[in-house]
Amino acid sequence: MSMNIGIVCYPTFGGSGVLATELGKALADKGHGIHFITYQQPVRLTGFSANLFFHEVRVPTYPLFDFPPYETALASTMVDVVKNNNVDLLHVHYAIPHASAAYMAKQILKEQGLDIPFITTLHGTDITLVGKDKTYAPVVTFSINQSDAITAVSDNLRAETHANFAIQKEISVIHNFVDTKRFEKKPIDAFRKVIAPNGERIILHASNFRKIKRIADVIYTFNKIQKEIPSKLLLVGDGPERPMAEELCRELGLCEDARFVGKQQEMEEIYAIADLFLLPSEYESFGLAALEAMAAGTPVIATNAGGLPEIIEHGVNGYLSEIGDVENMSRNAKGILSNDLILQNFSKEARKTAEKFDIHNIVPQYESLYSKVLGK
Ligand code: GMT
Repeated sequence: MSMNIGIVCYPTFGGSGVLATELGKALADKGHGIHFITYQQPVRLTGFSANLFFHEVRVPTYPLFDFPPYETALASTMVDVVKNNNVDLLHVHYAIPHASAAYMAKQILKEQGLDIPFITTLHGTDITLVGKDKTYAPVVTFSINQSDAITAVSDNLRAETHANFAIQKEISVIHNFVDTKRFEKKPIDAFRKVIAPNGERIILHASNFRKIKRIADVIYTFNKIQKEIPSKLLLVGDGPERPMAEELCRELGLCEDARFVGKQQEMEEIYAIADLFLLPSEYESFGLAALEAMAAGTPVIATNAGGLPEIIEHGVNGYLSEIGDVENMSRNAKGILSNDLILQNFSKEARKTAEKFDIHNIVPQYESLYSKVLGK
């Protein structure tokens, strides 16, 4: 039975926004009416579907405001969208400030005779970094507990949430997913040649270049790899750590071999030419970028932090190292890259793992939860 669902997310390149957008698109393909509510068109919300709607949250400014009240504008927009589009439920991604805004919207709608449940999906830093800060924690705890259902994107994040907050409700784990069909691309030779003109191996990192991603470890690891294996490093994305990373490449004399390409839309084409993906994060609740890489048959060298061990099987589809152990990460990378046959086996296994997290296996879990919450 089709439902009308309001999805609230960050519209940027962050994993939570990407996941929420892909979920909305998949649900729209299945006939549900999807209403995105956020301050900007989500970056992955491209193409046209008769079932997809985008409602922009406008935050009027006023000279009195040093901080325009986004949460108030968001809650008011939610009320408006629910009332005018027969929305059955709200699904908010990333607790801050989406869960508390949804709680407010729900109370307003209740006063007007509408009982609209909201589901909160926890994505990572909303719990492990930002959310547990004393300045946010009471509101985060309250609004998570007021949610009609709570999901976390990994077993690890579920455990972290219980460890950091007094949560009285069940948290269901619904892992990140990937459309494996979309990432099953043949590498474009001309593109590969631009990056690696002499057939060098291509090593990829993609993130929002925040401290938590440990970009310096990407570069130190690559530096060790390229001393033994002819290779090129492709860095996709942008963020606060990029100037430091560019400076480090200059210091290490890697300017010819490391290429920063900024934010990119066509990630399928990029994953397709990569031989190896590096993700040495301090923490990842799940690691959606790693899963997308694996869907393209790219093995992953990562840390054993957070939920990464839930997708990366050490020595099978990639390797896991302690945080900061660039020596170990480069040794493992060289092991995979040194031999075509080994690389092919890791690549096959990576793809096999990604298939377990295929969109067709995971999206129905959200649909079942929606039906449960709506009592259908
Ligand atoms: O990784 C980021 O910094 C972005 C962040 C977000 O919330 O936008 O991503 C988080 O959510 C993704 C989707 O659920 C997860 O795959 C990422 O692992 C998670 N990031 C962290 O936990 C650091």
